[in-house]
Amino acid sequence: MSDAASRKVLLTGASGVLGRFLAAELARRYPGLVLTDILPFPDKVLEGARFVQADLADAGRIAEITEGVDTIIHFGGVANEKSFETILPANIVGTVNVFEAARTNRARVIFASSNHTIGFHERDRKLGIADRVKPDGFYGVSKLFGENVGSFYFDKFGVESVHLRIGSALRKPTETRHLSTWLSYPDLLRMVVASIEAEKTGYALLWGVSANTRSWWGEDDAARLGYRAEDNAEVFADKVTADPDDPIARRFQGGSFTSQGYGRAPEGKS
Ligand code: 15L
Repeated sequence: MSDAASRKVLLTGASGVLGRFLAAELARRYPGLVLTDILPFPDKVLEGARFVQADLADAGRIAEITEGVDTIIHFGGVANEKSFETILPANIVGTVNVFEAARTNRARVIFASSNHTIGFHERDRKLGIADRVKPDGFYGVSKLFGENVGSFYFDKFGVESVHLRIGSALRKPTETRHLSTWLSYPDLLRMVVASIEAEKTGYALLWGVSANTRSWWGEDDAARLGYRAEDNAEVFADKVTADPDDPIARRFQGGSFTSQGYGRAPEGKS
C-alpha cells in the first residue's frame, strides 16, 4: 500500500450513523476522501472530501465512483434485521459490486460485518474467529456473505479485505448486553485506521469490540494488523439498565435480533 496521506479512500454508507462519524474523522486524515450513500449526506462535507450519491446495487455507478481508489471502507447497506427482499440489493448485490470495484482497482476493502453473524451463540460462550458461525437473521446471513466474498476474492484474485464483526458501536453502552458487546467510537476509528494502514492484511477477520472485561469475543487477526482495543465498557457498569425482559434475547449473544420472529418450540417440546 502507499503511504497514509496519498491513500485514495472511499467510504460507503457515509450518511449512516457510523458513516457520519467516520466521514468527519477520515476526511482529516485522507485528503481526497470520497463519501457515498444512497441517501443525501446530512452534514457539511469537510474540506478535501466530496460526496457522491449512489446506489450500491447499481454496478455501473459503483464502478464509476470507485475509479482510482485504493481503499474502500464498505459501511453501506441495510444495518438491521429486515426481509430478504429488503436486504438483497444493497447487502448482497452491492457487496459484490464493491468487491468487483476493488478487484478492478487493486484496492483493499474494509467491511463492516456484524456480531449478528454469530448471534445464536449462547452468552456463556467465549468465541474466536475459528468458531462456527450462527447468524441470527437475513441481516447476519448477508454479513457472512460479505465475509465469504472477501475470502473468495482474496484466494482467487488477491484482493485484500478486513472484516470487522462490529458489536454495539455506540457513544456509550446503555444496557447490560453492551457491557459485553460495546465498541467505543475511538476504538472503531483506531480499528479502521489500522486496517487502512497495515502494510499487508490478506484476508483478516476482527471482532469489532472494545477491551470489555465481559467481552464474549477473543482471538482474531487484530494483532497481525497492529491494532489493539483500548476502551472498556465496565466503566459504565453502574449506569446501564437491565436488558429487556425477553428470555430468548437474554439467552443469545445477538440479543433482540434472535427473538425477532423466533419460531422454535420451547426446549424439550420438539
Ligand atoms: C448491528 O449490527 C446493528 O447494525 C446495530 O444497530 C446494533 O443492533 C448492533 O448490531 C448490536 O448488536 O448491538
